[in-house]
Amino acid sequence: MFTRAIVRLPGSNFADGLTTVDLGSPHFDEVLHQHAHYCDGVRACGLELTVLDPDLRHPDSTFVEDAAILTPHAAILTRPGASSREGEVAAIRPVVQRFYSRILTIDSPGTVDGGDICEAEDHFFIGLSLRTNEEGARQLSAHLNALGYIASTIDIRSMTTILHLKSGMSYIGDDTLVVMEEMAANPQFGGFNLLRVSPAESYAANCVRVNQRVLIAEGFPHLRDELIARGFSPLTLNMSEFQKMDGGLSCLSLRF
Ligand code: CIR
Repeated sequence: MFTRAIVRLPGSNFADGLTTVDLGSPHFDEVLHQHAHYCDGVRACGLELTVLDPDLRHPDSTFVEDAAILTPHAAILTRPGASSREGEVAAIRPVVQRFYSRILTIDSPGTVDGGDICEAEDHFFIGLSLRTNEEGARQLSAHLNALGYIASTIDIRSMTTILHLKSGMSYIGDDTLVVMEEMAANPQFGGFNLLRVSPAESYAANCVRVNQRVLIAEGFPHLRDELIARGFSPLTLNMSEFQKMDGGLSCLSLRF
């Protein structure tokens, strides 16, 4: 069960953030609107939100998930792989310190983006990506092992369609992984129930279990129906403006 989440309001320069997709420029009014709905959705799942002010120094900072990894035992501050995002960690540190006494770090030359970390109960999958490097994964694995977790890596560096590991997979509880078709054959997923997402809906593979609900992006009816058929309770949110900046549902909050 989660009881809290941290979010950061998008700044007026949100459109100046990094992106690899060609979906047009986000409309700021709509960005704020969708963000407000996202916050309402997370609150509806029973979480108390800490809402941070926009940080105009970092246009991508509304994607708070990338700057920290929060476990029940400790918080791990990351070291984002994109230089424009490095300062986001110093900005989130005092907020994390309000809730955690044990704080670990990823140090140079290691890099880790929180979006590359998929927690499935006591097993953390760590994506090796253009943002998370092998040294970062090594440091993170050591931290997680010391905290009593299992960690393993999944190399997505040759996959051009996703930015982070969690752009392509999510753990939604009940031993179930939602996985984009391209990743589904990974032998590491052997012990899980797999819910495969078709290429046409692959953006929706980034979904988030929050207590009794599963947040999913709007406009992906096959995944939504399949979740319902398997007894999950999807909560649909319009993510179009965040998708334009390579962002998914999970990256808009830190849940703990
Ligand atoms: C970036 O490229 O870093 C941002 N525009 C998007 C980050 C999305 N984060 C995530 O999926 N965890």
